[in-house]
Amino acid sequence: MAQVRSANIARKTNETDIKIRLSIDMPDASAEQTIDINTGIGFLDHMYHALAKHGRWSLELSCTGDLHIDDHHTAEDTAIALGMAFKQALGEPRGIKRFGHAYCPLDEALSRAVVDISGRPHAVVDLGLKREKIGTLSCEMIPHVLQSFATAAGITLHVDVLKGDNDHHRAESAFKALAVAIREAVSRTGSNDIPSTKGVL
Ligand SMILES: [Mn+2]
Repeated sequence: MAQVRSANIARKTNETDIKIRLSIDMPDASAEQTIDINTGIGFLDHMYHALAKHGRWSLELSCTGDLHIDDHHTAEDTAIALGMAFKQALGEPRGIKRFGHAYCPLDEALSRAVVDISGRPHAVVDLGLKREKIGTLSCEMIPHVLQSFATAAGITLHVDVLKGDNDHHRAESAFKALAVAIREAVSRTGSNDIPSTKGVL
């Protein structure tokens, strides 16, 4: 079995204090994932939980943030820290598929995510959410979270919600699709090749 790719991150500013332990591989097929997320924003925890669960990650993430102001810094900074952890865990992108894509439904909602472990941070996100908030998470922060994650991770994401009436379903299906797409993109090919015509990513 190849080494488990993992990272520990601590990121502290005047606005947030974040600790993350991430493994993007399980030690073996029967291993149980450890997922323990506490940002202080319930719906954001739910989205990170979906990302970890369907990405087959173990993820422990805690954040003490300035929620007396609003949800912005906590949502953005946890996404940055998670992107940093992902990039560090992945290391040099050698022997991975690089590209991944997935469609995930949640009842009437359907999302598509396409991922390129490109080294070029870029996120194109169209979730079409109509509500102001889901729980205590502002809907405007959900694409911001995905953009912040992509920037810190150095990856390209295209995430579109294609169908759906319920904003909770729309958002959750987007994170599930992203998880499955990332899982494919980081999966090992068995080669030791850097999957780029440039020879670097
Ligand atoms: Mn911001």
